Amino acid sequence: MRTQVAIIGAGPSGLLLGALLSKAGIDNIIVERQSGEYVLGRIRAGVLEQVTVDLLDEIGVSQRLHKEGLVHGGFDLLFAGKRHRIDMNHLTGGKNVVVYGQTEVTRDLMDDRAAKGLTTIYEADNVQVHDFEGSNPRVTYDKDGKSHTLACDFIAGCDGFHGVCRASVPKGAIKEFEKVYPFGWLGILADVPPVSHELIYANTERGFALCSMRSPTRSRYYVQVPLSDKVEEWSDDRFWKELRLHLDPQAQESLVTGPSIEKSIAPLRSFVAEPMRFGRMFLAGDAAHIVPPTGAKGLNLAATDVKYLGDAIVEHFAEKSDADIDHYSQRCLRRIWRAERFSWWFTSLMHQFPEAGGFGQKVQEAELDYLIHSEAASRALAENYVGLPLNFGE
Ligand code: RFL
Ligand code: PHB
Repeated sequence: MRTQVAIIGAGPSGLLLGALLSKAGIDNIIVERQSGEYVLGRIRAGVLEQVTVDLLDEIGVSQRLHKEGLVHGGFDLLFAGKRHRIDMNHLTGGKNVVVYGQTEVTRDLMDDRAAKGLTTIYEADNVQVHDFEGSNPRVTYDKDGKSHTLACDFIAGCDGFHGVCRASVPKGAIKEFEKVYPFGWLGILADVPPVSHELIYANTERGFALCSMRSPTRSRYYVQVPLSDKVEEWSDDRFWKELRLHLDPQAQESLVTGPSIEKSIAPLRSFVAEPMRFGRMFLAGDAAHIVPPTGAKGLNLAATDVKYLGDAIVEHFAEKSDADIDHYSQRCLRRIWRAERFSWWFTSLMHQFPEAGGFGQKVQEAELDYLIHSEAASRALAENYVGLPLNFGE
């Protein structure tokens, strides 16, 4: 089998890249380890930046997003028992974010791919990438008891943090930067109306909490937990009691609880691999970088990597120029490090660090107090949260 671009991974990065390339007439095949249902069952991101919405518009898969997505012009910061609104829309001259789940983005992209008859190979075992430093890269995998080889011009490593592509790069050719946080997020999804119509990011002496949503009838909530906690130790009842203790009196009153339809613990990590190109193989999305979810940047960074990569590959085939391919890593990494910095800063500001003690809590509250009373500081937060423009500082 042969294709122009072999894409490893059918998460948002792989599906977005496939759609962008197909639109430009570039043949691609996606090879995914899991089943489609498994991929759709992972509950992850909820907040889309304008650049991500623009990309979905460009590839023509945003009809449902515009119908069902919730446009948010602000969010609340909750600390010292009170809520304060960050008016992103006003502070950024009219910019918003859209609340629309990663699951829905993935579903829309999968449906579009199926409708166009494009190939995705699900449940591929033992996926391996070969000869990407030469001019004839290959992907091999097993499916239904048979071995297969996929020859290609390029390999796109869209296979997430635990994927095979980054792991196949010789150790001396890649540099990794990592920070692991001493806590995780326990998340719960429930068919109950959200406690507030916008997101609430809460810092209390008990730790961080986030009130988010998927629709007017479906809520997504998180609380900070020690890494040693197991999800089995958290009954729904225990979760709702804990969440309530993080909220202000008004939110406590309007909180509606109900049975969870998903519950999981996610560890928090900052990670960047440099570079993101190895001959004819590229890394994109979580395969190359991870941010803690506090800044809602992971999916959005994946979307911008893919936009840069898709355009670079199109340029290669259409204009016979490799200028953008050569520039890919550098262009992505500049944007990635800005998002890494923001996500690390917002995480540090909003969570309880075991070693920080009462002093740490007071310093966080002082910074939050400054943040809400200084328009310059609020604007810096808002500007980063809505996302920097695609060509910021270029
Ligand atoms: P994914 O989604 O991990 O997809 C990678 C795909 O590759 C497959 N795969 C392989 N396939 C073939 N062969 C192999 N050897 C393979 N190894 C892996 C996997 O099965 C999978 O299908 O990476 P991608 O596409 O780069 O997308 C990244 C996003 O999923 C991620 O950045 C976001 O979910 C992060 N994130 C958030 N991002 C936001 O922009 N806004 C948010 O509000 C937000 N909230 C979150 C988040 C992530 C969270 N968790 C669980 C880490 C909230 C949470 C709790
Ligand atoms: C979510 O809705 O899952 C969500 C929202 C905002 C974040 C992280 C996750 O910062």
